[in-house]
Amino acid sequence: MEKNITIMGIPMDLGQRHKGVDLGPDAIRYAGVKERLEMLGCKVTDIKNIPIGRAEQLQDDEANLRNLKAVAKASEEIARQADQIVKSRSFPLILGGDHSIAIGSIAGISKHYKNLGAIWFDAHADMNIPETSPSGNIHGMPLAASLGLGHSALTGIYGYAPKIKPEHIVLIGQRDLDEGEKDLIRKLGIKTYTMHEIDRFGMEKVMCESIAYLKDKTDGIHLSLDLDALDPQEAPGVGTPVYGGLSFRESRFAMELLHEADTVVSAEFVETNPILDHRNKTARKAVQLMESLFGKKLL
Ligand code: 5AB
Ligand code: MN
Ligand code: MN
Ligand code: MN
Repeated sequence: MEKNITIMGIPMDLGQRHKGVDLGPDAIRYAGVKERLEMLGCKVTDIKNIPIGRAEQLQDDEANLRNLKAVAKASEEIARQADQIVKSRSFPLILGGDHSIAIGSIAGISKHYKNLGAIWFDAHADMNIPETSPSGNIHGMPLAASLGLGHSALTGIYGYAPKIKPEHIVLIGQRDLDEGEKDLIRKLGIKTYTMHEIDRFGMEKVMCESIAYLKDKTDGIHLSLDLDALDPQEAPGVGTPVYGGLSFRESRFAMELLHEADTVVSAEFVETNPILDHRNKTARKAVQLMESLFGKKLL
């Protein structure tokens, strides 16, 4: 069956401190996302970038929450747009932008599901709250906010909370967790495959278990893929690189298994920063991962 995909770019950089992540959506477009997905037989519409204000004009720090008001305002708009895409029965393919965009995307998408699942590929857990965050950067908080934890300006986006339940989340690829995040992961019992488990069991087992874990209790899976899940040697264009990450092969294989499982209903690829990249290779890898997610076969 032909898949309808709607690409939405979010040039968001307010959730962290590096310039250039706002150029991520266009870097991914230059890497040919629309054309390549069309070659797979998908019907692709690009609704272009959602306007996000400029950090210099918007700065409004609150207690360990950088640019809180501006991020909250943008999140409402992201939620509204994501909601519209799901309503139109198209698959939301969201291009970041820093990972704070997930607060809005999940808010808009989760409205349509009783039990939305999420698979979160990331070097980090993005489960900080202002009290535990070492940086005040909201891109380290979107999963906590979606769980209903943290500042009400973030947890209450789109008028409801929480957006997602702890038992419907799987974390994959972690290797840089803050102490508060570790405590929260343990307390909430969130299924987590750090790099240790990936090395020990291999990506096949990790993905099969993750998919089986979410299968019966969720009615759709949101894929949130932070390009820093990949090793920075292969994907250097990210603001918070951490060595010892996923190889491109492992990540592509994970996408192929997700395609086979046919349970992903929305996806975001975030944190691509072309200013920090070499020859757009991070964006090009992001596009290749999307191709695998939408069914590209090697033979
Ligand atoms: B990303 C850190 N945990 O909260 C923090 O890239 C890093 O979206 C967050 O995963 C990284 O500042 C956020 C130290
Ligand atoms: Mn990360
Ligand atoms: Mn992240
Ligand atoms: Mn990052």
